[in-house]
Amino acid sequence: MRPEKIVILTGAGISAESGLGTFRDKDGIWTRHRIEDVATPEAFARDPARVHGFYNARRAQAADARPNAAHAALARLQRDHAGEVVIVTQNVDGLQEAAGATVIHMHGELSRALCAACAHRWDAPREMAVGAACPACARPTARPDIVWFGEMPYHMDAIAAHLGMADLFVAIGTSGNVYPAAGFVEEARMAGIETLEINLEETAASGLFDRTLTGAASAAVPAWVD
Ligand code: BV8
Repeated sequence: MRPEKIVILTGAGISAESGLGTFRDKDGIWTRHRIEDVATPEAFARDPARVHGFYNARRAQAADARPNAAHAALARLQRDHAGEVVIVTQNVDGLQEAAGATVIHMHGELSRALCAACAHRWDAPREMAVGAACPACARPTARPDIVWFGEMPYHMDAIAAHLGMADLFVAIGTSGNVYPAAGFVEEARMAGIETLEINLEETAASGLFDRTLTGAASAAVPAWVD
């Protein structure tokens, strides 16, 4: 029987078969860009044009991508078990909601802009420009609404509350390298929650899970859901 409340954490691997690159695999995004150059607040302060260029390119790729069978299966699971399936994503690509699911975005969204001065948020244009004005406070402090390294991920209290009530924690397509998301499996274990990993291959974190399903997300996730 399926457990009553499920918390699902997704990572870049679930979008790989939609044509979006992962971060730490061979040819991953972090093999071509240094985190320190494009994904920290210090990088944005030093060279905002470079950071905007990195995210403008990824925003364009994400806009052209379509959800795959794994995104669709999670949306179906959430729809068929209303109120029992919480999807937390580290992904900023918007593909999970494009498949019809409600998602907690802990690392922000490519499609949104954030004012670094007043924290107002709005829909990002396809190309963000250096010094663009915030529509609320008019200061030239627009930035991508992305949680960079060294910044506090979003919705941590809500995620902790959902984990605290879960019967099953599932991590899909994530290498388990980036905290605090990488620590969810240990939090779940300490709370006595069953844990499942679905990944193309074994990860450094596989030993922490009760069960691991190995396979491409587009096949393994529908097989688990159905
Ligand atoms: C924080 C920007 C305090 C968005 C991202 C030491 C020094 C400095 C900092 C730290 C440190 N130790 C710990 C830290 C904290 C740091 C951190 O973890 N650093 C690590 C690298 C050491 N974390 C932070 O700074 C975070 N903030 O800690 O604040 C705090 C503390 C406690 C509680 C609250 C707050 C901020 C983290 C946010 C970073 N932002 N990027 C962007 O540009 O997209 S992280 C980046 O990695 C992405 O956002 C991505 O979401 C995230 C996770 O990566 P994955 O999704 O797992 O992707 P990866 O490529 O690694 O793996 C892909 C997996 O898919 C693989 O396993 C592969 O096998 C699998 N796969 C591939 N294809 C398929 C597949 N699986 C299935 N099917 C397939 N077809």
